[in-house]
Amino acid sequence: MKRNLIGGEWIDGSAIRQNINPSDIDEVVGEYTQADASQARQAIDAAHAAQRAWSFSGIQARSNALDFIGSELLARQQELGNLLSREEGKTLAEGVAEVARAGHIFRFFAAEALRIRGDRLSSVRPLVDIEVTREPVGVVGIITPWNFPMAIPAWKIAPALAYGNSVVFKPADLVPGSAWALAEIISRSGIPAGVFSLLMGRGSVVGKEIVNSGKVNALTFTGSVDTGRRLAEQAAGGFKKLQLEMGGKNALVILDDADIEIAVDCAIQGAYYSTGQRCTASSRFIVQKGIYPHFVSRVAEALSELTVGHALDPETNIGPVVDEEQMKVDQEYVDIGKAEGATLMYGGEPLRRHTRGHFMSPALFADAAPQMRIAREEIFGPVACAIPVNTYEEALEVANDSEFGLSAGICTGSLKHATHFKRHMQCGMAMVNVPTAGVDYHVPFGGTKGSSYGAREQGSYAAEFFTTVKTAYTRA
Ligand code: UN1
Repeated sequence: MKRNLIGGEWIDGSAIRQNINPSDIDEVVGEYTQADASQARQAIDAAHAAQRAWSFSGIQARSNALDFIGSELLARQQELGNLLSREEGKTLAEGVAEVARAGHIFRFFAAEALRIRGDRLSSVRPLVDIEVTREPVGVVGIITPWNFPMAIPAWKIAPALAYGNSVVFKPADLVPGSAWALAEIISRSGIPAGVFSLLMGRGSVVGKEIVNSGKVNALTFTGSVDTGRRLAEQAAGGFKKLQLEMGGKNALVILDDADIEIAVDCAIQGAYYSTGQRCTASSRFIVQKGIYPHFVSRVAEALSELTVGHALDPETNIGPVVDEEQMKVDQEYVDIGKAEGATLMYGGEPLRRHTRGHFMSPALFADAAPQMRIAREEIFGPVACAIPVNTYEEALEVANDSEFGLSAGICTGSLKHATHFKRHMQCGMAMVNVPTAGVDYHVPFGGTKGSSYGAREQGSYAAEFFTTVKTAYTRA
């Protein structure tokens, strides 16, 4: 049984949770302890006690620790990618790539720790100088989702540590394996006891302590809109700094002048890879009428060529849905789409394979209308719909008619439309002839409207959330 890391010690919790493989529900990937409320408080106290010394430990020590973690992740990407795929269900290639991405993120922030910048200005008062410097926020609570068990923890933990914060990390219940493996590496990186704690356990127990604690200064969360809203309400009372990454209903616009190969590739990769379980997934194809019939039939054809199966099978292109509950949601949306009058062009069926897993064929609806629920609500599964439109202007209007604004894409050969789209699409990430999902690790990540709240994640922009600014005046 794997334990929690609290104040530098590996500690048993009050319950055990089995980690089940969604490709084969008869396989238990491992057993993981569950922290109780008093252990969560213990981790927060330890983080609080250790933070100041850590923030004055010097940038070389912090950089070295992050470099150690990143290098080990890269060296063990096959092994840890295998574990990730077994617990989450994305294909082995995707699992390995995700661990490598996490490794690169730690190495990126190992370098960022060395170049924490400030400003020096003259005061409006003669002989007074002003320095603007960045300081750590303090104790950061990190709550992460199941769909990127390594990469999302990495892009929150690495900058938190790089800028001198201490961390209390609560991973998603469904994926403790990757979180534990990451914590184990961090525990050997030279970071002092208490600076980083792992708290596997229930949101209603551990999450609640983190959100309500007066000793946690900032909270970063990726997950559902409902949970994000609840966390925001609770955290605001304690004046915590907040960063929330939530849902998406990302549009991929395809214009008549698009390269059809690129458009189909963006659609398949963006909507269906990682089993569609990405907040950046394209789930609305908004397609101009001239190319619409060809696009829809080509996507359906490409879907029929994909292999759905066990995540570790090298033939597999699409792994299982993460669990039974998500499978129910995906199936419900397939029924909703049919009932709303969209045409199911391909898939949407539960599939049997030689292991008992949550397999379903990727679903494509055609002739969807912008008001349909399948065109408005986040599904978080391998289900996408195509909406026909007459013009670019109509496509943009439909694309912007959403409560979300995370990622959005356009496939076109027109510089004029691509440029207009980048300016007028209400989103945090705009993609031209590239998929809406699968972003780089060294540039800002986040959205507008209901998708995100607070400062951007990743790249050098992560400093906005993980530091606070001090303005110092000196008369010489
Ligand atoms: C990606 O598309 O590369 O939860 C990353 C998610 C996002 C991460 C997507 N926060 O799906």
